[in-house]
Amino acid sequence: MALAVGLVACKQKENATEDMKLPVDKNATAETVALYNHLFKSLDKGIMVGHQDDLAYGHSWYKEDGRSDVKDVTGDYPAIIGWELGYLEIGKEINLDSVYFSDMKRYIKETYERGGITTASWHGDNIVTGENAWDCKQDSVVRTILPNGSNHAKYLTWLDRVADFFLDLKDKDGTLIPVVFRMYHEHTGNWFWWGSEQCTPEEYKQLWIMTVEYLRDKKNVHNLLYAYSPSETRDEAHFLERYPGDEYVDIVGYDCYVPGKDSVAVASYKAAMDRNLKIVTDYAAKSGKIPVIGETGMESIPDSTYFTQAVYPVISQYKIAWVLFWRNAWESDKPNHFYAPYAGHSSANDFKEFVSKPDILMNADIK
Ligand code: BMA
Repeated sequence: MALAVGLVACKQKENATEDMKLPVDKNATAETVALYNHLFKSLDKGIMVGHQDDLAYGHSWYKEDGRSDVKDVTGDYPAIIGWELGYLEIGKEINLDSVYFSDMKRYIKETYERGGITTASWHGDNIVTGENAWDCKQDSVVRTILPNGSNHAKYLTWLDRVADFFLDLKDKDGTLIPVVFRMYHEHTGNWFWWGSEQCTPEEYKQLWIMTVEYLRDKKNVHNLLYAYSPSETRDEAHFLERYPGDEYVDIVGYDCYVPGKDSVAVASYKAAMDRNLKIVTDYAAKSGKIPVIGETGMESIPDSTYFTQAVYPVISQYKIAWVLFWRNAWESDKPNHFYAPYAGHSSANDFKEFVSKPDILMNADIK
């Protein structure tokens, strides 16, 4: 509730000075507009820490009320919590990482009432084959989804389910909770059916625009900010090659991971982060968008100074709203798939030191 109250206060103040910016949805709810303006302001305060699936499970635990690996280590929840919608589109009750959508709604409500912010990604299935998002053998999936395509009507039923989910996110007073929707991400890579080798730039842009217009204008979903987050790119031209246009994007970011386990990989990560931060913050500044790091991390964090020596020195040079670390898998067959330390891990102290920096913000810092 703190965020809601804070945002309302912030909104009234900004209304008074007639300084409110509007997102791409001109009919966005007051809370969504307030979040949008709050994110711009937060750029001067620091960088919020995010973690994917933080409340649902962690390294070797699943569904323990109130628990979070980040909180176990630092004493506080992340300011940003990411959720994954994959399998929502096909009507399943549980997502592709075994989180019940009913639980996800509860966690999103808890986060909002705690003053935190929610973002959602969507690894939706391949509608042509019925396989998952990583099935990208065909290069015509997007074409079949676009208007007049053979799967267009069916895809709209998938978007209906996505819309229903967002429209069911309400606080205890019944007010819609704003969410940052980071859809069709990492599209400059070639590992999803919406990737760079699976559709043309024009088809990708049309898919994006169709989705925004359907959710916003047909389904009346007005509690979303839209985030564009390619995989790492070479330069601004590459970043913008598939960009759907400023009138369809509120937040610009990128995804970038350490491509290995040794110091050479960390050095190349630092260079890639620096390059992409420059691309994203420069573009955000000239287009009036909010820059973020959509996803990042070093799998299993073998470098016990990763957060303070690799992440912090690079990101602290830039004004970005947040940095989101990927999930800590609970699955017993993925013991090394985690991106935030858990209690007792060799990089736990380094993470604590990272989050205690004055310009690195946790949940308590943004209330
Ligand atoms: C990937 C991995 C997968 C997961 C997917 C969607 O990066 O973490 O195990 O299923 O994201 O969350």
